[in-house]
Amino acid sequence: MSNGIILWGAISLRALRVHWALHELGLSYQFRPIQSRTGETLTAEYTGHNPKQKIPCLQDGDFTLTESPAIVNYLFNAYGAGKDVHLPRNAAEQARADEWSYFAMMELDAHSLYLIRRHKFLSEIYGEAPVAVASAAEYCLKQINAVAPAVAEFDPYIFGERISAADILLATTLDFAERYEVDLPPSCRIYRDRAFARAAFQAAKARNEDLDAA
Ligand SMILES: N[C@@H](CCC(=O)N[C@@H](CS)C(=O)NCC(=O)O)C(=O)O
Repeated sequence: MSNGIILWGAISLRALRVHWALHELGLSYQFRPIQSRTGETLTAEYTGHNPKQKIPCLQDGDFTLTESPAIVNYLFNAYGAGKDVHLPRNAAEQARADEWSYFAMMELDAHSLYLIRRHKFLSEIYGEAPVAVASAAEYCLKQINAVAPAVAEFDPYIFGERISAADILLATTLDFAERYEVDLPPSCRIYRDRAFARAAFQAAKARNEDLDAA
C-alpha cells in the first residue's frame, strides 16, 4: 500500500485505466476528480503538474507522470511484484506486452478513435470531418478484426490467468471503440466483458465516476 499516490482525472476512459491499475494492485490513493473541458485542467496548479493540461496525471511522492499507458505500466512495474497480476518475465514477454499496448494506443486510440471522438462526438469544438471519420472507423474495424482470432486465444488474458498492464490498455480501448460505434467482433466483446467483470474494474469505475471524492 502507498499513501503518497495522488490521481488527477475523473470520468474519462483514460483516467479509468489508471484507477483500474491502482485497484488491481490494491493501492490506496488520493483522488482529484477533475474533468476534461471543464476548465479544471487549465488552472495554474494543475498546469504545474501537467503542462499539456490533460488528464490523467499521477503523483507518487515527488514523481509526477502523465500519459495513461505510461502511468499504468509504471504502477505495475513499481508495485506489481508479489501481487496477483502478470509482469513480463523476459524480453519476449515484454515485447509481446509492448506489441499489444502499442497496437491499442497507436492503431486504435490515437490513429482512429481519438479522431472519431474529436470530429464526430466533439465536432462543435474541433469541427466536422465526415470523410476522415468514416475512414477512421473503417480503419479501426479492420485493425480490430485482424486481431480478433488472437484475442479468441487469450486464456483468459494475454498472458494467461493473471491480468497484465497490456490487458488494461487493450480492454479499455476496445470498449472505447464500441462506444464510438465500431462493431466489436465476438471474441473482443467477450474479452472486454470478462475483464470488465473483475471486482477491481468495477471498483475503479465507481471511483472514476465519484465526482464528490476528495
Ligand atoms: N495520450 C493521453 C491523452 C490524454 C487525453 O487526451 N485526455 C483527455 C481526456 S480523455 C483530456 O484531458 N482532454 C482535455 C483536452 O483535450 O483539453 C493519455 O493517454 O493519457
